[in-house]
Amino acid sequence: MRLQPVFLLSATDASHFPFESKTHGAPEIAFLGRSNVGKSSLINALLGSKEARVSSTPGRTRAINFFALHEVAGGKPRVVPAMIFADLPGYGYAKISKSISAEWPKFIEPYLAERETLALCVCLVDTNIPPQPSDGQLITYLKQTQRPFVVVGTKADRLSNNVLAKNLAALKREHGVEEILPVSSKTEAGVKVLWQRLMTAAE
Ligand SMILES: Nc1nc2c(ncn2[C@@H]2O[C@H](COP(=O)(O)OP(=O)(O)OP(=O)(O)O)[C@@H](O)[C@H]2O)c(=O)[nH]1
Ligand SMILES: [Mg+2]
Repeated sequence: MRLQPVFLLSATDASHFPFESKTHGAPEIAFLGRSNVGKSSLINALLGSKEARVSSTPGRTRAINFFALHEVAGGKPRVVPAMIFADLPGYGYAKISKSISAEWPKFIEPYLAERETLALCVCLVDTNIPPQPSDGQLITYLKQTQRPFVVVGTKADRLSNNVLAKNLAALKREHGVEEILPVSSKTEAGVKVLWQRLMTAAE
């Protein structure tokens, strides 16, 4: 299936979230994680394009950026998108925050709590660093809200297989999750496996 990404809008307030007239109620996938963890890069790798601008300075994504993915059938993109991607601002860069919301724009929690079409949260954790309390807070929050989520371990290309396996085990143990999918936006390792998860969640 070929998908054509179309940038919808940048939301800096809950009132900006795209209405059903724009999304046609299509299932939404949210990308969440600390600043610099690789959210925008992963979206680029998934889309095979540069739709989600990759920041050179951490903390640059200050809004929720929404993209509609339209299936192309017979050379024409369908009107109703197959799914929506939401690239969220990062939290907790280089410091331990007392709560996620203290460092996170106020519109994120309403987004997670109330967005009806949200089908899956993709939680990104960096495989190159020890488990971070801010990631633990997000995962605990998602468990409490009973939102479906999948945890993805980013920048796996930077580690040997041995170290990667060891770090993934530590992350799983610390965050109390059964599975972390290792990915690399650089080599595209794990990207296909993640796509399958997104398609299943969007069905
Ligand atoms: N080696 C390697 N570097 C990566 C990978 N993914 C991202 N990076 C680098 O990490 C930095 C941050 O990537 P972004 O995708 O902008 O991170 P982000 O999570 O969107 O950051 P914010 O928008 O600030 O929250 C960039 O310098 C990327 O090139 C990866 O899979 N492998
Ligand atoms: Mg970003």
